[in-house]
Amino acid sequence: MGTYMKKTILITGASSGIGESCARKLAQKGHRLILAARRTDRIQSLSNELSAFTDVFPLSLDVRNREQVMQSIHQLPQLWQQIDVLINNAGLAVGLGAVHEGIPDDWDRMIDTNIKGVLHVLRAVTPGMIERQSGQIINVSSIASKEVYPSGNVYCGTKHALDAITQSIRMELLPYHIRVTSIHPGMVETEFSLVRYKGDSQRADAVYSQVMPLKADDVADVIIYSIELPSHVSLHEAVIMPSAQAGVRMVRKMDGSI
Ligand code: NDP
Ligand code: 8X3
Repeated sequence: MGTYMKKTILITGASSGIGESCARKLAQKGHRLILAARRTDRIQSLSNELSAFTDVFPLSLDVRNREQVMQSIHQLPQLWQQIDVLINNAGLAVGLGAVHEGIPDDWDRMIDTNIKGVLHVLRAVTPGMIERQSGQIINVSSIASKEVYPSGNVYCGTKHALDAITQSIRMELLPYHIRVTSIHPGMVETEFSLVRYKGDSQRADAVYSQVMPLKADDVADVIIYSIELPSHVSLHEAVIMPSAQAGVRMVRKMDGSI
C-alpha cells in the first residue's frame, strides 16, 4: 500500500480487547489517537506508553452518559477536534439468561451502552465530519447482529439494533462522503466473557478453552484494513470468524467435536 495520511482516530472502549489492540496497531502507524473508556487508569497508562510512537489524548468517558459525551467531545482541544475516524467499539454483554428470568438492570446496561452509547458518540462526532465532508465511522457489531441464541436475547437485540442503525447512517451520511463500516466478529478472546459472567473467571475461561478463538489483534487488522483502503473504496461490512466457528453457537473444538 502506498503512503496515506496520518489520521485523528477516536476509539471508544480502548482500555482492553479489540479497542486496545486497535490503539496499539494504529499508534505504530503514527495515527493520532483519542483513547476513550471508563477505566481512566488504563487509558492513561496506555496513552503514556503509546506516546512514544504518536500523539495520544486520553479521554475518560462513559458512553452511556449523554451530557458527558457531548461535553467532552465538544471541548476537545482545538488540535484534537478534527476527528477523521470514529471506532465505535465500546460494548458489552452482561449476564446470559432467558428473558422470563432476566435481570432488568443487566438489560439496561447493554441497551444503554451498545445502542444509546453508540448513538451519543455518533451525535457528537458526525456533525464535524459532515462539515468537513469526510470521515469514516466504524461500528464494532457482532455475529450476534446476524444470528441469535437462547439466553442471548438482549445482547443479540442490541447488536441487531446496531446493525440497523449502521445501515441507516450509511445512507444518511452518503451525501457527505463519510464511509460507514460495520465489523461483525465471532468469538474473540478478550475481557468480554469476564464482563458477561460478572467477574467469574472460571466461567469466562471455559468459553475459550478447547477452542481456537480470534485474538483482538485479528479483528484490529480488519478494522485497520478498512481505514487504509483508498477513499473511493468502502468496506461496508466484514464478518470475521475463527476458522473453527461456522455460526454463533457452532464451534469445532480442538478434539474435533462440534
Ligand atoms: P472487552 O471487554 O475487552 O472491551 C470492551 C471495552 O468497552 C472496554 O475497553 C470497556 O472499557 C469499554 N466499555 C464498556 N462499557 C463502556 C462504557 N459505558 N463507556 C465507555 N467504554 C465502555 O471486550 P471486547 O474487546 O471483546 O469488546 C469490544 C466490542 O466487540 C464490543 O462492542 C463487543 O460487543 C464486541 N464483540 C466482542 C466479541 C467477543 O467475542 N469478544 C465478539 C463480537 C463482538 P471500560 O470498562 O474501561 O469502560
Ligand atoms: C459476542 C459474540 O457469540 O458471545 O458478540 O454473542 S457472542
